[in-house]
Amino acid sequence: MKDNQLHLYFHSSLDDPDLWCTALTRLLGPLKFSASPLCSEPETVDVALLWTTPPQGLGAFSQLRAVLSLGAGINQLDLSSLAQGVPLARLVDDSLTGTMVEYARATVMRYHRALHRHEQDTRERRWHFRPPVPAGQRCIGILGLGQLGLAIAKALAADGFRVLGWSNSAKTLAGLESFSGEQGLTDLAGQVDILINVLPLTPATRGILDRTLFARFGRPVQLINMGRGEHLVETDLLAALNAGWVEAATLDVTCIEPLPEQSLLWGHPDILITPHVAGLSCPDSAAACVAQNIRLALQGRPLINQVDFTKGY
Ligand code: NDP
Ligand code: OXD
Repeated sequence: MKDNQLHLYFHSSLDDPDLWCTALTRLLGPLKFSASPLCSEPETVDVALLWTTPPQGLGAFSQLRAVLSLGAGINQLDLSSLAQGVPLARLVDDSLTGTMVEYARATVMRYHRALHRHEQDTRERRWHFRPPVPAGQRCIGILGLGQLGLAIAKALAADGFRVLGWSNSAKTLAGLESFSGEQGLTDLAGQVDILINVLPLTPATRGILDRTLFARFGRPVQLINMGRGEHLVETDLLAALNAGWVEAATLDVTCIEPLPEQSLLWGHPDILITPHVAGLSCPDSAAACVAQNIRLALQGRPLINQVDFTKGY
């Protein structure tokens, strides 16, 4: 039997339920907070806050008013058991954006200043003078110009790089050259020195980092994948590194996470792997937007950063 108290269901293997419960209670007042795997009376849950879908699916949550993703991406959620018409929102959070920008700048600077090559020289006891190239002569491409891609573009433009970006719709931003469509992608690929992927994973973007794209590079490019593992065809990357189309790669995301020990990506001298740590959200800053979305959901109003199911992001 449903009383009037708000009932939230929380499921994540990465996020701390106690921190979220405290942050949301501070903003919304007393609430019933069921953290997975415990959830009595799923039929009384109003809103589900999820990183992934719980193993039992969402079918028992018959009165859900909204699903709120604990990630900026939503492809990790299996929504096949979600009733039609329940809205879904992705997470937008200053701490997530800030950490993604830091990661992009750190990895771009590593390539820009050839630190990856100096690391190898160090291991091989080689004194190799590699003169710095001015930032203005380095062209950075960014696939995806949403919340995260635009923030990264701004930061890299402020660092003095030439910045090109690719998105569905054209963008206007000082210091950014905007590209769209298949021809736009080809034009961008022909000019970049470093390519960052921060697209959402959809049927249109799955496998976009493949040999067709790599073959369009005008010079050996350094690749940084901060989107999703399935954007990259991993065997095509290994072939492109061999062929010299790609000079080096940084992968924060992989098709299977954690990356299996036997993967050929591990131990490759030109690949740096980080374990999906590029961006981290923190309940203290993210809870405000989540709380606002809970209020909107209870009023039956459109959510902030609501996913457009026809576009898939
Ligand atoms: P947004 O929804 O704000 O932005 C998505 C961008 O991608 C938009 O610019 C959109 O174009 C563009 N886009 C989508 N599909 C296409 C397409 N087919 N062709 C061209 N452009 C396309 O997402 P966020 O910036 O918030 O997040 C992006 C992704 O970053 C997440 O989905 C997730 O995969 C990844 N991520 C990774 C993290 C990590 O730790 N590694 C952390 C957080 C997120 P338009 O602007 O025209 O709509
Ligand atoms: C993601 C996130 O979507 O961490 O990867 O937000």
